[in-house]
Amino acid sequence: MVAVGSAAVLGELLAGFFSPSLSPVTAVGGAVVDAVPPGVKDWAITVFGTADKAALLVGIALVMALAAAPAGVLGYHKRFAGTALIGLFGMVGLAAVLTRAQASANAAVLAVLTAVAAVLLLRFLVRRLQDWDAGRTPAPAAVPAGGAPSARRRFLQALAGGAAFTAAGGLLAGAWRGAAAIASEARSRVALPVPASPAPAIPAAAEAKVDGLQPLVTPNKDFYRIDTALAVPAVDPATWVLKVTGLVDREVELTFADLLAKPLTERHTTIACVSNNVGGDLIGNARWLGWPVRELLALAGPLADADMVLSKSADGWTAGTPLEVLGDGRDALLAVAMNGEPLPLEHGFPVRLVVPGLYGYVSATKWVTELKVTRFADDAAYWTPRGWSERGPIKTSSRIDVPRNGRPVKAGTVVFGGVAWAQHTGIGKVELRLNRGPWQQAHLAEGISVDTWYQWKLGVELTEGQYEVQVRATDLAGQVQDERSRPVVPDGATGLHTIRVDVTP
Ligand SMILES: Nc1nc2c(c(=O)[nH]1)N[C@H]1C(S)=C(S)[C@@H](COP(=O)(O)O)O[C@H]1N2
Ligand SMILES: [Mo]
Repeated sequence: MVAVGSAAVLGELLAGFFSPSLSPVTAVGGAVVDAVPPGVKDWAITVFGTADKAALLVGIALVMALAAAPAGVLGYHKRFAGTALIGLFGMVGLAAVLTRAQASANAAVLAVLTAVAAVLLLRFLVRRLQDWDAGRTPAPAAVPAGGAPSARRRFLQALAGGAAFTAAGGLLAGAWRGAAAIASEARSRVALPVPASPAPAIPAAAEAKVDGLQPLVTPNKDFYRIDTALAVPAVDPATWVLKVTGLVDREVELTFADLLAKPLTERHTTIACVSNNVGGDLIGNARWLGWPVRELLALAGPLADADMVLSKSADGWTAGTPLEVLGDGRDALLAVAMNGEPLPLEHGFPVRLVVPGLYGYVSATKWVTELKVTRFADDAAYWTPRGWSERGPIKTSSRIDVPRNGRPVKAGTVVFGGVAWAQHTGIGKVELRLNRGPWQQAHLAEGISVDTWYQWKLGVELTEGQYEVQVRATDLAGQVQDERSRPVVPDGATGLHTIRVDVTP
């Protein structure tokens, strides 16, 4: 029971660190809730009231203990039997994880990891117990002096250590769950208003229609996540306020209810991380719903000498955004929703910033709680003293997604496809070249808007052989993307995405 308890707590702590949505216990609990007949649910609510979730957790813990005890007894006599029993329960847990709506590869990995940890810990404890018993069973004369007591002590120490870890870790994981559960509950109750300015419909011609291309709009569960938060901040929208402070005519405070009551704008915007390498995947396109930041700033009235907005998050992170960018008419939003859902906890629930055209580190503050109107000369954001540029406009870039680098393809017409982006300017042209030959113009799909990525494709007749393929984009202002290869530090990578394709007969 100590082995299984320690492993389960380990899984929950890892979920706390990476994402509450990965929690194996939550997945199993959710599956139980979905599986039991409505009558049982009603009964549980009548008996336990608002403690129904706690009762469910206690129930899960009891079932795990009931499964763990025989696994321990079996494992003592037949190593394989104990492993098999834990493996079986691990499979049940994995099945629960895989049937959840938020099922992801990472959640499955964590469930498997938890089961493996349980098996290893059980084997470790059983071996210590066997050492102790081995010292006890023979005739007293055969026991080496002091051997038996030390084997005994080693077993009890390991057992006590595991039990202490389970108790202390369980309390910590429980506290995290508690805060995350309040935020998740609140999130599930948010009624999103109808946008005053809906997102323009996605033109049918925006899809390049190439097999293997990533979806034009990135599903929330596949959206890249980057932040410095060790544990995902759990912010209760009921107590959330956004303060506008600093160099303003008047300070403004906004509650979540105030924000939802504003006329909201919905737009597709592709956000990207400054740490995205050429060809990398730290970029995603979503439909964001929010209130234009310029309207909030207009209420506060920035003073004439201000040139930066330092946005702060609930966990103390900061980004510095040029004031002029927030006021130039682009759809910089105080976003409350992503792809038609309240923001996922990992993506900034209840409110975050989204600014078309700027890397996330200078604009996209999640769990935002304050906008301080200030000056670049007076304030530095989180990443500035850590070697990153004060300003971070997104660099025009392009990527080949199909075929995948190094993947063999059949001779004949080979269809290449991918994306290109130049946020807030738009893409005008995408070209491909093979083995450093002439640039060939690709078919460029229609953009959703200049603030999103564009898909492209090009079919090329290829005979057997090895090809180096490169892509480059030109923005709508006629600027070709920077072809010089440069690292992500200090203000974003440049260079051409280059792949190798082996064409087979
Ligand atoms: N509070 C907070 N917000 C943050 C960050 C952070 O570390 N903390 N990272 C930023 C960075 S570097 C990026 S690229 C984007 C990523 O947003 P996403 O995780 O929703 O994709 O969030 C931004 N907002
Ligand atoms: Mo980033």
